[in-house]
Amino acid sequence: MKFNLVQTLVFVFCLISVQIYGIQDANGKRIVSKYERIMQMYPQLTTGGGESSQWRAAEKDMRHPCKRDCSDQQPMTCYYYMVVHYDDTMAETCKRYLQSKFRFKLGGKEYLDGIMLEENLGATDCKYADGLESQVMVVNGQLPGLAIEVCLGDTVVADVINSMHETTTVHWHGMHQRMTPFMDGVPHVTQYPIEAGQAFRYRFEVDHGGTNWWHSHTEHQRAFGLAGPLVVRMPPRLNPHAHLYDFDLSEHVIMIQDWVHNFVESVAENILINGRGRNLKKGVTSKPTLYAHFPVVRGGRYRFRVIFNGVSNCPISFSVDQHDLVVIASDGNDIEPVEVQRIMFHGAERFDFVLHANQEVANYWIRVKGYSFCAKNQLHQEAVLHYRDADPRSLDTHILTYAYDAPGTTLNELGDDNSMTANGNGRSISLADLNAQRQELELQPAVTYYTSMNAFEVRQGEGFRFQMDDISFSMPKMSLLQTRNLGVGQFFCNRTQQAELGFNCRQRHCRCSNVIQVPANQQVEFVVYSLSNTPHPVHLHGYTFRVVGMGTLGEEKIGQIEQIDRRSPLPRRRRGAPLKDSVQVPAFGYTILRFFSNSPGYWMFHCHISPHSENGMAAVVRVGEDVEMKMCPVSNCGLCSSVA
Ligand SMILES: [Cu+2]
Repeated sequence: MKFNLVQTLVFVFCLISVQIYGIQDANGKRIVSKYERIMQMYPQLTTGGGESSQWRAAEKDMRHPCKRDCSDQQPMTCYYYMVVHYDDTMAETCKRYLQSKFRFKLGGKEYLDGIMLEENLGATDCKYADGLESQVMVVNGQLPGLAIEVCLGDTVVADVINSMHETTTVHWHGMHQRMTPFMDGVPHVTQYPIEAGQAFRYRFEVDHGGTNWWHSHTEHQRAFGLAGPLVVRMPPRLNPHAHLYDFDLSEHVIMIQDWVHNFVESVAENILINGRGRNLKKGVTSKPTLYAHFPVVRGGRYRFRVIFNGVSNCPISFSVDQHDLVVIASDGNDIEPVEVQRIMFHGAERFDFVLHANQEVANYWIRVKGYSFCAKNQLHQEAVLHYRDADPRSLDTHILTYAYDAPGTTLNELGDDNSMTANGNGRSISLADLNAQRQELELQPAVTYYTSMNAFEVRQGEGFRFQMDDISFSMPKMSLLQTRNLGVGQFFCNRTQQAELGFNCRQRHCRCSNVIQVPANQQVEFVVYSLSNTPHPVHLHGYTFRVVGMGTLGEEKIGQIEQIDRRSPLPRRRRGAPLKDSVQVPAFGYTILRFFSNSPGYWMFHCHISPHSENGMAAVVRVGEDVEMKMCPVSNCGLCSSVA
């Protein structure tokens, strides 16, 4: 008894000293994390009176008042302080993760107990990743970045402080920015880049619900950690699927990304699920494995929200052992529920599904498997669906192999004949066959554009340049939206203009700022087709589009798609086509998109595979005339008044 009391006292003392002194090194010196040092340089200042006194910011315990039940219909202004900085995974402050009380051995390998860690640690800026040390770029010390959770109609105010020595911007993927096209976060298109050491205040109304996300739109930064969820919940009257589930919790938001170490972006080396996973590198003295855990209680029906921050050419499949996935939404748009066992994700796509925890109390594997470039290294990653009262240490790890495919029906199969992912007898549901929850009759388009995605080999063996419309996009020096009244149109190019100059862009490498002109307030159709042997996930900013058609024509015919379609039109949905903002264009195939162009502005249209878009597979869709576009503030000096 006496001994126990002493033990307890020592334990309490240790806890208190950890609270007060933080983590110490061998000499008893307190270890200050990079993030703590950064926060000393850029402390969040409390705002004084005026309008900002109404803003709701995160509390000391990191809880944010904007994360709430959305039934009250009271919009809030939600403030976020986002310091962008360099940091490291597995830094000194991660040492507590490695304490022996969290460790357990299984089949000769060491693991960390994810459930026990969550309960013990709470908020920390330790980034475990795959247990290997690596340099990263993050916001506020976290990987993945902070989850912004708001209600439809709220206003987000986000101060982005750039403490790196390179530029950055933040794109709010899924937001339409209808009232604020200058808040879309595309450098040199909707704003100037945020310079090193400078800040930018994003401020926009949350005008599109569902599972969305934010990420850097500068070079490959989102590959290194600059991304996070942006979950927009709906009031019950706008949520047709509310009766299908009992819980819609933050802990069931899943963010997946392919992963590289130390800013080498060429080939993915791993896949992370909520910033965690098993190390795959051979011959490295590995730290214990830490899997992401997703807790459920038997009998409950849970809404899961999965976001795929796919960076390289690495589409993935997603499944949960012995559980069906009732898919109810994609890219924040409700669909008629469809029950599948496996979902394929292409870069930037989101799918929401309901999982009924109706199996025996146990742990089940959540499996993610990489294709295309990730197939070469057989990349796969797992996480744990943990039923309450199951022993978190009982994990059957020897059933984890790359070869495994979930039996049953697959949604959104990879449009690629060479690496068919179909599991033999499994059924497959194409994305274009999903039904939008709200059925609408398709209007006939006023204009149709045929836009190609291709890889151009300038000289044999010198690698590929990527293109849309046979043009490699190059960033203009001035920002298009800000300078639109200054006669910047003379610097634009497009396919027709290049042809008029006598350039044949199929033979010669064309590189310029490709701007596709689209009239405002019209039904617009894009037939986007891939001239290459790989599918490309295409993303249009500023809009949600309907996917009215998708198919393959093959290498021979795909080049004549315009003539083929004009002669005898390719099949198109007349009703109920699903709504998306990111969708795959199959290899030697096409995807047909329609949207009503009611938001004038300069909107990026690009492949979401980062090495493709950064090397030219992009264009700007210019909707309407300059005078029709919303006024931009002359400068973004919103910060000055609150900081001074
Ligand atoms: Cu691509």
